[in-house]
Amino acid sequence: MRAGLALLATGTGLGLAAWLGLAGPGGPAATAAALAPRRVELVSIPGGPVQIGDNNAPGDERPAFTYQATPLLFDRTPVTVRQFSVFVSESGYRTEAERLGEAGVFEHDANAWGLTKGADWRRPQGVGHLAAEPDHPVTQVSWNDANAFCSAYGARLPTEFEWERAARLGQTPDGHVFLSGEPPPAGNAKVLNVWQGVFPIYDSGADGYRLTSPVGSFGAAPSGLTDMAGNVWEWTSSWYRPYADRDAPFKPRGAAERVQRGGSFLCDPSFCQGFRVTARSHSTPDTSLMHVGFRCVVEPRRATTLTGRLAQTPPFAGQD
Ligand SMILES: [Ca+2]
Repeated sequence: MRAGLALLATGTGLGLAAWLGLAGPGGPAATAAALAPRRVELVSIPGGPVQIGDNNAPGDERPAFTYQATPLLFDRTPVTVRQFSVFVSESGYRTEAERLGEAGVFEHDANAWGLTKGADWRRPQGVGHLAAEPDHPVTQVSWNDANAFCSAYGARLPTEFEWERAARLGQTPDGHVFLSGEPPPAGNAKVLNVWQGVFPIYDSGADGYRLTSPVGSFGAAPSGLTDMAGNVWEWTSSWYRPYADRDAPFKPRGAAERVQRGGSFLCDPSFCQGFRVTARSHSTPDTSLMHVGFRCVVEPRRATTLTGRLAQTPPFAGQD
C-alpha cells in the first residue's frame, strides 16, 4: 500500500490556503465565530509514562522508547460525515479533493489504488457510488482539511505519540491491544473492522463491513474511545520520520509526509496489519484517501463549548 500511497501523493496543496483566502481578512476567527458548538463527546485520557513503539515490530516502529504523556481530551469517535457536513454548511469550507476534482480510491475490481474523478467526502468512491453515511467516519479528507477542521473548533490533531498513548489503554471493548506477531482476529470476530480474506482478492466482510462502519459499531475501549483499531486510518500532526531522530531538528521538504495511525477496513495481516497499536502509515498532507479520516484532541484548559462536551456517562451509547 505504501507504494500506492506514494503514487497518490499528489494534489494542489491549495485547499487550506484557498479556504483561508475565501474567509477574507477575518480568516479563521471569522469562520470559527460562525460555527455552532460541536455536538461531540470528549474523553479524558490521563497523562503518565508510556512505551511508544515495539522492538519486535517493523523497522519504522523501532526503537521503542518511553514517552511522558500529558492529560488530553480526545474525540470519543473519529469525526463523522455528519459532523463534517455541519462544518461545511456553516463555514463554506471546500476540501482539497473537491478543489482538485479527484481523490484516492481502492478499486476492488482492479485490486489497485487509483485517482478517481469526483471522489470526495460526500462520495468517497466517486460518482455513481453510494453517498457517505452520516454516522460513518468522514474520509477523503487531506491532512490540511483535518487540521483546518480541528483548528476551527479550537482543537488540534493528536501527535502520533498521543494517539498511541490513548490506544494503549485498549483498542477494543475487552481492552485488547494488538501487538507485533500476534495472530489476527478470528475470521468471524466482530471486534474491529478490517479485511477478512485473501487481500486483495476477497474480503468476506465477516465483521459486517467491507467499507467503513458506523463509528462505535464495536463498542468502546476501556478508555471510552471507539474505533482505535480498524475502520479508518486517522491523521496525526506528526511528520513521518525515524524514531531515532525524533528529537533532532526537522525541516519538512516537499515530499515530507504526516503519520496516520489505527489501520483501516483494508488492513489484512498479509498486507499492513495496521490495526496494531504501534503501526504507522504516512502520506503527504494534501493526499485524500477513501480509508483515512481523523479525530481531534484538545488540552483540558483549552476546551470550550465550541470544542465539544465532556463525556459524562460511559460506556459509549452509540450516538455522536
Ligand atoms: Ca471489514
